[in-house]
Amino acid sequence: MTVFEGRFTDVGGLRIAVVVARFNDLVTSRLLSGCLDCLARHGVDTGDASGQLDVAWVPGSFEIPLVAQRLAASGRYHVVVTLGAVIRGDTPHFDVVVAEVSKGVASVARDTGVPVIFGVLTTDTLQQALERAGIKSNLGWSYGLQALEMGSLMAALPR
Ligand code: INI
Repeated sequence: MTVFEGRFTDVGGLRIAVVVARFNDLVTSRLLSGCLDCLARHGVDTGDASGQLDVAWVPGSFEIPLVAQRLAASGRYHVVVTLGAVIRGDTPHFDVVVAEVSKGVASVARDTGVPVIFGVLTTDTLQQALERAGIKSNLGWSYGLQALEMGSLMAALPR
């Protein structure tokens, strides 16, 4: 019996792309900090020249799937992390943005075979989003762990 599992150590060979939305930057920049902190503490070289980690900023969560698609299809990355915050608040098109980004991210993963971590918070209020981005815990950290696990798992599976 072979058991396939992702790993959280010896991740020096993993190349990771992060797509992060500027909309609700107060929240998404905290998610990004948490994610980068997690990756660095697990041995990912986050330095400019390493080529191991790249970050792409997009205007809002709606734009995440297009850029995730380009990065995943490039063949350069083992995993793509998406970070955004869609807050219901007074926004009438909350449901449109959430539907597009969630379905889009799932399609990118299936179409390219590259795992895409869904790190888009969907909350009713800014307070709830901030609680998940550092006030209580920082889900960016969890998304970093999930990226390591899925990137290394997919690399280990038979083609
Ligand atoms: N983008 C978000 O990432 N979060 C939101 O809460 C949001 N709201 O509420 O509108 C949002 N809108 C912008 C959208 O993602 C696109 O950037 C914009 O429509 C241009 O295509």
